[in-house]
Amino acid sequence: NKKELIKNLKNAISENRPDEIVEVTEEYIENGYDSKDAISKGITPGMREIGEKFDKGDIFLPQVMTLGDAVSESSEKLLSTLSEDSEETKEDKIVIGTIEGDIHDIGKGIVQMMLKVEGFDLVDLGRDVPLDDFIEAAKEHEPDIMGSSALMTTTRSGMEELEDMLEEEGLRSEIKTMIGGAPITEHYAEQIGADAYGEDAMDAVEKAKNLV
Ligand code: HCB
Repeated sequence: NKKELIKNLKNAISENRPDEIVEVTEEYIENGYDSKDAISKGITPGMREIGEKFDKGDIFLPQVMTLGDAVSESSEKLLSTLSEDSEETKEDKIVIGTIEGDIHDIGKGIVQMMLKVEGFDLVDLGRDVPLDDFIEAAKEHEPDIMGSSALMTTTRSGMEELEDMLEEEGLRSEIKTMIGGAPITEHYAEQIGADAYGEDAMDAVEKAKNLV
């Protein structure tokens, strides 16, 4: 049943069984269960446990890479079932990307897909995005919100720089900013003057809705 499949998905992630992640995801989708629940109750806590194991040195980089690919594939499959259902009009635009120097994009991928599902018009700049490209995209797409993601303490400072660059270009008053990623906190968002902090994908959707 649904609960069991979600538990299997979470365990396949936290116990590092990449093939099983995709298999369980496919079975879940075939049963027609709600993809959002698989993401919030399966993928998110599973990845949290992997993060803890990685921090402790119980799992290593090459394993996390293979696992990361499987999780990305799984979340894309889950979220593609949702986007097909979405009939909302897409008026509010969001440009999102992972800050320069940072290649972590699993979380950003989930966030951007969820925002899309919730009816936002999304421009995903990808990962390791030069700050100048965020500015170019702000000019080209004139988004309501600019979202950025950083998973490392070394790259999150790019978010502060981006705030300054938007200000210097005279764009900051037109665009709201939202930031997120493992080293980001509400306090950090306040400190650099970002408009919102998204703790996870669901929270990011809520915050984005409040910003527009
Ligand atoms: Co990576 N890595 N890693 N890593 N990695 C972290 C992030 C560390 C914390 C692990 C550690 O050492 N404790 C660490 C950073 C330490 C620091 O802060 N300085 C680290 C390091 C050091 C590195 C390398 C430098 C390792 C090396 O090469 N020696 C290297 C980075 C290279 C680079 O970027 N230039 C590296 C590489 C990798 C991969 C490739 C193996 C893989 C990434 C695969 C990929 O993304 N395609 C990876 C992974 C998977 C992790 C951990 C284990 C998990 C990250 C993850 O995907 N979490 C992570 C450990 C951890 O986070 N504690 C570790 C799951 C997602 C769903 O959560 O937080 O990303 P999330 O996103 C959430 C949430 O934050 C929010 O919503 C999402 C969904 O719920 N959110 C937003 C995210 N972005 C948002 C934006 C918004 O606007 C709003 C909300």
